Amino acid sequence: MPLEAPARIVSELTSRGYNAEREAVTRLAAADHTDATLERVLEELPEDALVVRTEHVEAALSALESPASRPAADAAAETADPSVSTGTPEPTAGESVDASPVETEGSLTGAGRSVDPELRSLEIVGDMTGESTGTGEYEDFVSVFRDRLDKLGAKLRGRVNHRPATAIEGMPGGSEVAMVGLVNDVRSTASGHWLIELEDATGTFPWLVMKDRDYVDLVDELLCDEALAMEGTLADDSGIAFVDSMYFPDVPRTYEPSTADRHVQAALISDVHVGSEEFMAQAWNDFADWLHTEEAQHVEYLLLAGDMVEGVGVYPDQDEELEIVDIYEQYEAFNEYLKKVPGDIEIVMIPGNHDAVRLAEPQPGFDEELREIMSAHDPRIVSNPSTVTLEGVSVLMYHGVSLDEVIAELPEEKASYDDPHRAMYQLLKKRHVAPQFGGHTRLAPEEEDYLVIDEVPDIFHTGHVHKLGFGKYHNVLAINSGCWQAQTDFQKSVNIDPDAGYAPIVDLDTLDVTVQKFS
Ligand code: D5M
Ligand code: ZN
Ligand code: FE
Repeated sequence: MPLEAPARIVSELTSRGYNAEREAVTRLAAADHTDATLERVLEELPEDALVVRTEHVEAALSALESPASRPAADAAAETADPSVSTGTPEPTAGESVDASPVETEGSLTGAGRSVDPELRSLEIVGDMTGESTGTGEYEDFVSVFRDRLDKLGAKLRGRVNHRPATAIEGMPGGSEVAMVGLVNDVRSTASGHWLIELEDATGTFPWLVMKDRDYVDLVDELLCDEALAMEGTLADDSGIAFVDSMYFPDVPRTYEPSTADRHVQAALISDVHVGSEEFMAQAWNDFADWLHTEEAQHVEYLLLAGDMVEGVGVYPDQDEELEIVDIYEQYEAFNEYLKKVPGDIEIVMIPGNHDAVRLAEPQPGFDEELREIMSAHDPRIVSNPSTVTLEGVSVLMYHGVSLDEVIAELPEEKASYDDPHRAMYQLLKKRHVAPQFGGHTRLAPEEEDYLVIDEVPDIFHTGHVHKLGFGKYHNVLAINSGCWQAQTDFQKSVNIDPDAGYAPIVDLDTLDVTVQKFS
């Protein structure tokens, strides 16, 4: 068995959207025909399975040994199916819950805390856990993009006198025309101008941005599949239009965020990565201790934007830096760290790309088994993305995998790892948390596009890039939380210097931010 086999297996599984038990990877690597066995495992894997387990590998191995035993292998694979997400039992979209204090072992309301849970309110909107309808068929891609165009188009159609793509082709040369569509392609022409192909429900139409126009620098902000409106003049042969103006769905400049009626705070964090050798237990414990002090008595909400644990098989060679190799044990350890947080604090969490849910977005909230493991503090577990409204202040929570893409595609001054909040501004401007399909960000086609930012949030909270940054975009507070994981070997190799051990705290009555440092 070649030494690199386990890493190769992990990366193959990752690229197909699965995590794997370490033992399953070892068994696969040791198999006589690793690739054939791997294919068989994936063929036989129950549709909802997210983690390749030892049982799955064993079933495939025995099926390959005796073709007659195939039905038995199917049965074995099915019983090994990890529990799938069925959604939160009661809370539904928009439902309000009365927050009540939770008593957790060893973390009763700290001496410094005196809170009145009666004053709290917490509502969740857009949690798609248990609502997934996608079958992965072509029609689902058609529906999700149609829904995107419907929802974002509605924000653009009032601003231009638009026509369908096919109607524009039939208009006389020289006409003033406008169109609303999704960006299908952006390319430069031989003479240095830009050709942008827009697509609507009827077809596509090419728009030309001349290199000397003012807004040519907007072209480098464009991502495929985002919604745009173009206005311009039709060429003589009506085959192309020259762009005069470009409109993004955007957040109105005059947006007025809501604020809470009393002085109350929320801690916005992410990327805890329990189970990694680099998880900073001391910093976390200091944070938890601080939450028990008088200084932190107004922190009544804790939002966690994904990557609770380090996971298994997320990146190649990741297993070399795992302190806890079993994914369930990682969640058990995470639960212990959550218990250190004062029991009266309301916790809301969404999954990230290291968590044991499907990788494709939207990601449903954790399944029943994981909810059970993480139940000590009774957190609200919702999908990535989801919106949580705390005492009237809406917070759009999204893990942030698309930020890697925005940062990779846009020029440094518009989006960089050093200023992650500026990359978030782009998502607000495009009114979509993951505009580009087919790159880093995997999209799960659903009937509806849950990734559209339909309502403007008061706060936009992401993580993932392990850098702390915040700022306001058209009065919306964008916060990218740092992480609780020190620099990994991979991060060292690509010069990512994470902001680890910081907790940004937001005043919900003013939307002011202070940062507490625990490292
Ligand atoms: O990723 C944290 C950040 O580091 C995010 O910007 C992606 C990047 N990252 C980390 N590990 C890798 C590997 N192995 N390949 C590519 N990019 C990586 P997170 O997923 O939160 O750990
Ligand atoms: Zn992370
Ligand atoms: Fe992440």
